[in-house]
Amino acid sequence: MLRAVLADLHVGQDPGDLERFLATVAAIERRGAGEVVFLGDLFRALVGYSRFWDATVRRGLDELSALRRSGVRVVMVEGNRDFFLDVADLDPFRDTSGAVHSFVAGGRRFLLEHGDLVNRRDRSYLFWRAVSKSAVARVWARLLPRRLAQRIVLGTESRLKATNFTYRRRLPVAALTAAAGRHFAAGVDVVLWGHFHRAWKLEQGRREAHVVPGWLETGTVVWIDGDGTLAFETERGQQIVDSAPGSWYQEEDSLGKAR
Ligand SMILES: [Mn+2]
Repeated sequence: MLRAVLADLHVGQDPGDLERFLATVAAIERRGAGEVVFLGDLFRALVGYSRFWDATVRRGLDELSALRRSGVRVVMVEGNRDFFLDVADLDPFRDTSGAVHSFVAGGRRFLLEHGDLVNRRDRSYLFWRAVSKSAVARVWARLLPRRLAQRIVLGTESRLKATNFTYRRRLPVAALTAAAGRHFAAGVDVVLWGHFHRAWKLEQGRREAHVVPGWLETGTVVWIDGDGTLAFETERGQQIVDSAPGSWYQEEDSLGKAR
């Protein structure tokens, strides 16, 4: 089965990004993917309860249900902008959701997670995450008056900017290397993260770990073939996976915005 993996789309954040997203989804369907994995932060913010969804989220989700009707599995890996993705309101739009997605392709074991827990030293973020994704927050999301609840969701934007500052300066290479080592030791062959928006790669023999560049900035889609091979493609159709370490896309930091 051919799989497509996309990370950090943040749809609804930039003007025109919904149309761009619809075009990407159409291209994935044309290509014959059997499964598409959103590696976290699909929208500017996504709360599982439908009372939080604005027109952009509804339009984007509709496209996912259409994709499912055409036979493509939709997997949502939870990012830091995603909350309560297991709620039944989302059932028409995804086949499964969770903190981790794993599968075997061509005899290689794949593990996909968003990556916001990789940097264990980002204490202020870890605290915010624990609070915002707690059982209590889930009750609030269900019961609070709609307008107040939406204000809180939009408030996550500024809070994320305040808490997610430590990794925005540079990639936490030591933490990424250590996390990859833990997964490799547990028998994982290929690790994919999002969250950091910038490409990064580690190879150990036949094992490899990657940070998938943000779709938001690069339009990157990772294609995973049934034989376990990976191809990273940007929106313009360039292959970037074989670029040398330290190439422009790792060094350049034109991102600027909150991730
Ligand atoms: Mn993220």
